Amino acid sequence: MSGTLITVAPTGAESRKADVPALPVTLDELVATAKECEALGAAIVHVHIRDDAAEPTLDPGRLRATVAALRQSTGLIVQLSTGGAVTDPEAARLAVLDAQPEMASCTMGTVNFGDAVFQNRWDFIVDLHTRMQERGVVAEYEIFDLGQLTTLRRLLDRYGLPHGGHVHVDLVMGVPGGMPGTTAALVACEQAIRDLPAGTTFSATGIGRSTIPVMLASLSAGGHLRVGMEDTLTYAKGRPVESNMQLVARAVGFAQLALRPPLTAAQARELLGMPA
Ligand code: KMH
Ligand code: ZN
Repeated sequence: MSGTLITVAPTGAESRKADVPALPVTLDELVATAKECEALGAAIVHVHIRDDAAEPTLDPGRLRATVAALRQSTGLIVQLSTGGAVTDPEAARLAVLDAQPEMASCTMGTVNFGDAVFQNRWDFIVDLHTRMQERGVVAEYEIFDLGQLTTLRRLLDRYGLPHGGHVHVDLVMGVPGGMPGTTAALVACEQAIRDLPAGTTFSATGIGRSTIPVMLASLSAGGHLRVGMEDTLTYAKGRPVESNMQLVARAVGFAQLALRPPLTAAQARELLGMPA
């Protein structure tokens, strides 16, 4: 399929609403953002939720309500984050799957995350992967550093393919502590992805100022795109991001320029081996 899969990651767990008023934090804000991003060309929404004080939460009831609302109002593939915030305990991260999303993220290793540490022990990765297989949740493997692709290969060799049989990875580049958001790093990942099962697809996102270089590198290497205010808060030098829609619109423009127009959610489901 020659189009571009565009994922929007609208909220994340790191930015504060007080600092970034345009961040969608309520269910209404999230649903409105998702609808507009879908209309522009996004196919997946990568979801982190907030509580009434706009703080990150993995509250099971809220997660279930979020999945239901996004399903009702959009045709997007709803991908819940099992990464949560760096302070979230493993049990709460595993329990995210109880909300029965179509898709969920699954990070392939521990990484320094600015001044914090994003913990992903091997046994925890195995638990997440196997529980997702059992529950019929499609995985997106989050890769913050090159060696995490080796971990993914080991995981698939030992525990089998994800639900649906298709392997899709997301390269999260430019996190302070992870791989840099450069063309050279993306090419190294693309080479390592060749050692994964045939047909493995990848998207990429560059944090902060690496957003545009990573987008261009991914498109030229045959990859897909993730954009959103989880990853990028500056649109251009001196210009804060106004909305997630602004970032999706830019990604759509780049994809069209590359003659790889955005995939609809239905086309994305086909690409990822998901039921319609
Ligand atoms: N918020 C980060 C600590 C994911 O969503 O799966 C982890 C993260 C990855 O964003
Ligand atoms: Zn995330």
